Amino acid sequence: MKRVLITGAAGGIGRGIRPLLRGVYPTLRLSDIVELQPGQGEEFARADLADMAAVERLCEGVDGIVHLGASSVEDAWEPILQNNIIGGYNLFEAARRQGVQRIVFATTNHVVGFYRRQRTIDHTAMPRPDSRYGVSKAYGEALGRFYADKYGLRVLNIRIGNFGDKPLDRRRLSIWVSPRDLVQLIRIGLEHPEIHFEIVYGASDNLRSWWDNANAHRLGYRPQDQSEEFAKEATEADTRIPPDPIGEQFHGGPFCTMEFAGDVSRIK
Ligand code: 15L
Repeated sequence: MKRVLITGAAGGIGRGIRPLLRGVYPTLRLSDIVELQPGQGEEFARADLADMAAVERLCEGVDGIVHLGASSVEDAWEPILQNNIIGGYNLFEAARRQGVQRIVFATTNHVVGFYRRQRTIDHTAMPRPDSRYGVSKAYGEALGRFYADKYGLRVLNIRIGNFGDKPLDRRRLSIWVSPRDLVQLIRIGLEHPEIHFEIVYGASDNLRSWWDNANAHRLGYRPQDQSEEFAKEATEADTRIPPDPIGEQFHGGPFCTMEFAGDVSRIK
C-alpha cells in the first residue's frame, strides 16, 4: 500500500487514527467536505462524496481506502441519502474504476442495534438496523459484498462500536474501541493477504461485550485495551443520563429509542 485514501478524515475517527497511521504507509491522502491541514506524509483533497467525478479523482493512484466519510449518526433521510447511499455507491464504484485494491468500510453497531443485550452475536448475525443511519450502513456492507464478489475488491467491514480514548457510559463499556485497537483492525483490512469480504466488530477486549469477535481474532486481531479499566467512571456517568427503558434493552441504546413507536415485546 503506497497511497491510502482516508475519506471523512476531518471527523472524530479520522483525527484519532491519522497520527497512528502516519509513517505506516508512504502517503495518506486525506479527504473531507471541510478543509483540513495535511501534515508530513499527508496530502489533502477536498471532495463531496455525492459528486462522482470528484470521488473518481480522489481514487486516482490510490491502493487502499479507509472509508469513514458519511453521516455518522441518525439524521433526516436527505443527508443520509446524499452522504451514505449515493456517496457510498460513488466511493465503491470510483474505486473499481480506478483499480483500487482494498476498501476498509467503517460500518457501525447500529446495523445490528435491535438485538437484545442478553444476546451475543457474531459477524454472521442478520442486520437489525435501529435507525436510517443503520440502514444506510447495512446498504454499505451489501455494496462491499457486491464489489468483492463481482469485481474482486478486497473489503473489510468494521462494525465500529464507540471510538474514543475511553468509554463514556455503561453502554459504551460493552462497545468501546480504543484508537490503537481500531488502527490494528484497519491495518488488517489493508494488509491481510486473505481478505475477500469480511465483517468484524470494531471493539476492544471488553469484558461486557455483546459481540463474539472470533472473525477478527481469526484474522490476527489482538486487542490491547479493555473497557473494564474505566468501569467505575463510565458507570457513574450513567447517573447523569436520564433513564431510557427502551434503549437499555438493546445493543443500539438511544438510537433504538429515537422515534420508537413499535412493540418492544415483539422484538425477540
Ligand atoms: C456510531 O455509529 C456513531 O458514529 C458514534 O458517534 C456513536 O454514536 C456510536 O455509534 C455509539 O453507538 O455510541
